[in-house]
Amino acid sequence: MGTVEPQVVTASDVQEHLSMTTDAQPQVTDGFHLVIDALKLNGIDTIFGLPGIPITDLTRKAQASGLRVISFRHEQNAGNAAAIAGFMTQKPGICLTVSAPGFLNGLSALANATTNCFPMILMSGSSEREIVDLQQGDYEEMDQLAIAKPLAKAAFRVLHAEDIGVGIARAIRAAVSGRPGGVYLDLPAKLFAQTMDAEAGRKSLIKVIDPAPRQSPARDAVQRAVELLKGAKRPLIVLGKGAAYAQADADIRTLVERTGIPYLPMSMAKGLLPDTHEQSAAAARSYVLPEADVVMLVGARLNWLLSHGKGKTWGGKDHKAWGGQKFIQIDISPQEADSNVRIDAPLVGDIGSCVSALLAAIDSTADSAAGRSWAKPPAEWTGAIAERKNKNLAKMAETLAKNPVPMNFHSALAVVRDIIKANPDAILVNEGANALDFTRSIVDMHKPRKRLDVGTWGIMGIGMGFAVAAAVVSRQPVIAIEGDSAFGFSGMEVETLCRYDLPVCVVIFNNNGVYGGTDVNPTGAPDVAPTVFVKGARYDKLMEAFGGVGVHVTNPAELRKAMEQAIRSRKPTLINAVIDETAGTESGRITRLNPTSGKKK
Ligand code: ADP
Ligand code: TPW
Repeated sequence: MGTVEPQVVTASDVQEHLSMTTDAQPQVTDGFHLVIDALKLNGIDTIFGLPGIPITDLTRKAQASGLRVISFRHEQNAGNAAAIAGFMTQKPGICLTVSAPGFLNGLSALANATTNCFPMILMSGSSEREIVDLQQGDYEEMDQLAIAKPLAKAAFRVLHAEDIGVGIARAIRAAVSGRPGGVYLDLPAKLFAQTMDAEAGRKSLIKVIDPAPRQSPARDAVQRAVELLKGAKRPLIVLGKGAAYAQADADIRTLVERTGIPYLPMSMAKGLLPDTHEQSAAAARSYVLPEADVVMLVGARLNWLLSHGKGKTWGGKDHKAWGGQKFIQIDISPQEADSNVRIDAPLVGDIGSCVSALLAAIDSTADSAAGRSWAKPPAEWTGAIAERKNKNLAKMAETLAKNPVPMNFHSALAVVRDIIKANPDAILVNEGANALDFTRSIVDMHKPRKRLDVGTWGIMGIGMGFAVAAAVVSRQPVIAIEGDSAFGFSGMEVETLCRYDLPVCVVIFNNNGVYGGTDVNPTGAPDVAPTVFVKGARYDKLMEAFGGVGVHVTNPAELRKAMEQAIRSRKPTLINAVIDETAGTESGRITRLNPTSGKKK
């Protein structure tokens, strides 16, 4: 008899191995199985990634063990999928990549997740420590841990199989507790083949208890916020994507409705309350920001998207001046307060706990006023908002009703607005410049967490990664409204949409270039201008190449028909919607951020 090879066994493939092991043989497990079992133990059911050395077998074994493995054509898209899955589910999305180049491709998604407070874990295979540290030129050599650190909320490396349980537990906790973010987990190739006793391996795994513990705000902090609100004459609530992430939808709605305070949803908070809600001040944004006297931020940072809480947008006399508002800020991160302007009432805790504490305090205030309910904001304020809002909505309705030839953003988006209204559970993914800004302002969202977009960085390339994850996680139809430039960053994933037969309808607003297609090369040389693409490109054929449905449309009626058909059929569909190449502006609504904005070109 030769030597007895130890058998590799895990809880998940006991059946398979029972037939192979005898009583005499020690049962062992290995790095591959410990990673898989640790993920499963923590309720992770999907991995987004791209195989190759040293993680190909990990993807195979993960699939064999019942995990869903969604393979992409580029790691950035897998990373974006993981990040948005994290946002949608409050569980860290997992992205698995190979070493150096694959890791780097995934890294931009990790950095974007950290920036947006999305919980994700980038797990990358890496080459041998001994060779990396001596810089001896290993296959795909790179000190990945060091590179990931500044871009991640936390970064860990596991060198020994017995530490896999701890490594994954730490990564999960770091991703979802406190302010969520991106976590890097470095898994050197040698780790996967390491073996250990199966029982000891099982015991080494950690099921993370209460990974995102609730954090209640201090009583006096709640009282301070309520006092400010009570004294406000022109209060405003700003809901950010932190509020959407928190999944405290019912309490947030109750808070808004009980106080009667007008609210503004940030882009990904649209639908937290239906955009058609009478208290929505979205259509009067430029009126409410400078006029409000007390602003309560709920999971929204005072970053560039809110003009840093100061300057002309807020009624200040120049771009640095304070507009005079007082701020209440609800956020899980204590460091967020005072990041740009003074926060008069910081409320630190998770949004669910903070909002319910506020509601309780508001109710008791109302009770103590001898049966009087909480005083709603003065009618002067709400009336003035309603007046502006109705005027703007009427003006917009007029524009949307037009049917210009060629089709423009407005006439196309009037169709998208109707389709989303008829399918409120559909998820809207959105990127581009004009394609982004017009969609955000025209297309009403009716339910929470249905709008996924370019987020804090205004990054292009999230489109197909987000669309794949949204379809996989929610099983609802997904509609991706894409600028033609934006689409190009992740366009190859249409094959992924077809491979997994996902109910995704991609609509490309094709205006022949970045922002538009009208720039000319002033030198007269044959190269076109840097913003210009091939004119009249047929993106629909790209989808057809992989067996999906491609449709070419040039007017709203055709667009409507194609979108309705896509939703009905649940087939991967790409609609090439030809848009007037002169419509829109450079950089959409943020033209002012261009360094030469305002100067003659
Ligand atoms: P938006 O872009 O929509 O304005 P931001 O991404 O700027 O939103 O802000 C989101 C904020 O929400 C972050 O400051 C983050 O710390 C906070 N946040 C995220 N999740 C929670 C939570 N569960 N409870 C409280 N705050 C949260
Ligand atoms: C990763 C800069 C902002 S918007 C945009 C680019 C290239 C594309 C705009 O053209 P598009 O939309 O998509 O056709 P539209 O509707 O105006 O015609 N690289 C990254 N992120 C960003 N934001 C850019 C470049 C950019």
